[in-house]
Amino acid sequence: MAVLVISDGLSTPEVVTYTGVSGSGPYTLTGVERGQCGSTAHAWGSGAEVASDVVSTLINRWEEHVTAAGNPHNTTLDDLGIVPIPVKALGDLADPVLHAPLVWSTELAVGSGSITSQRATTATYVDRGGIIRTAAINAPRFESAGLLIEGASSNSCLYSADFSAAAWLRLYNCAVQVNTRAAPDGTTNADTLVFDGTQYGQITQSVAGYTIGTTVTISVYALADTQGATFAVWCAGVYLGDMAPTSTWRRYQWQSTLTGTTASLTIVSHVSARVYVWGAQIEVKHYATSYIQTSDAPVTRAADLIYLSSDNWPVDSYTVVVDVDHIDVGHVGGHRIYQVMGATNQLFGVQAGSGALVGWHNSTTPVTSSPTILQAGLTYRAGYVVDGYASQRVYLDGVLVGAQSGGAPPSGSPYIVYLGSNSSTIPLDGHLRNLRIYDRALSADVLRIA
Ligand SMILES: [Ca+2]
Repeated sequence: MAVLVISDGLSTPEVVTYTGVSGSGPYTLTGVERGQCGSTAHAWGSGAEVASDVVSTLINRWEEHVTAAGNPHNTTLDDLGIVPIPVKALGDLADPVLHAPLVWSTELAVGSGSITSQRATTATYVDRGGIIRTAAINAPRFESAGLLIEGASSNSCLYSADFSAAAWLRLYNCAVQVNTRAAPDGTTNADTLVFDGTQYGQITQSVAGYTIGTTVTISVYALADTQGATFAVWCAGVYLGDMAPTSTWRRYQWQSTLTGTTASLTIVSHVSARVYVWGAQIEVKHYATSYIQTSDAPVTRAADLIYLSSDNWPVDSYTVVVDVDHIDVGHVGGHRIYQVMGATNQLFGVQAGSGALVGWHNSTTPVTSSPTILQAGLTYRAGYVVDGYASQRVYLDGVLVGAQSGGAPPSGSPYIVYLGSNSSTIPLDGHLRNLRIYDRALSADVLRIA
């Protein structure tokens, strides 16, 4: 008996036994038994190699080696003349033309040029210690999930961290104790709401001037003082849900499609209970964006504008792989992951939205993944392959989810590569991390592990 070990460096090797051989190449094997010694028979492709061709009675020891508990003879692969083939450097994944880790920095690990961050206002973010910080104008914001990229939003809730202000109307038996506790931003700026339970105590702030049918998101940070207490939250007379604060700060949020022109945040308790609150926000979004502190007037956070210098962008085939999450994908409209805009304004890019991942290339039909596969708050690895401007493929976590033929190369140079927006509109409202650009169309096998 003799044994072959077949490997392509990817799959688990297969052990094949045979009893005879004839011919002078190609050879004919007789008495072939596939998938021996605990291995599995594969449909080997053209890249598979014979890793070892052992003509020896050592096969008996080999069988003991792989089947006996504890390898009683201490048989090694070397003993058997079998040298494992190392896993090959698949597809040269190590040589992107650009690699931006986007881990607490816009610095490029690989590539020339730079990433530019612009934003006309300050903005907040959660730092690596979980504290809400304020980033300066134009400063990129990094959170544990990567580079935070948001569109503009306005907080119309006044005195967002001072519930004793006149903008907050207190009814019945709700009192406010000012600045009693460290808030999520590290300042002693959280207030205590004290309900004595003799009536339906409530505190409310109403904001007028909306168009009927507008969807707003109402959010507030809360921390339990009275453990186990539950507070009802209303918006303009509509019950939104209950808030049951815990022993750690948490941001609670609700969406409301307005049936009138007023939105409100109303916190109610009909029993004796206390709760710490901070950071109230009312914004025209389908989800809560980063906290915007206000005093006597609404405050607007400007959109992030993040872009790559164009010298990193391949001019023919290319592949973009990036980790992405987004606050919400369920509503109509897209969240741009990246977009290339050529001198003649031709468009290439990938977006997430309405539950799907969409890639498009010039005016061709978009490559759309199956809908309802994307969920808010989860991180996905989005891959987009443009193969000679003749076809495009979209990958989600290494799985091909859409393909499309056709298209034409962009004209005009240079291009601007916007990250997380379309030149400050169609915001990602989420994070990007581990961005890589390759100057060729990576194969499906390579994308699987990219
Ligand atoms: Ca306060």
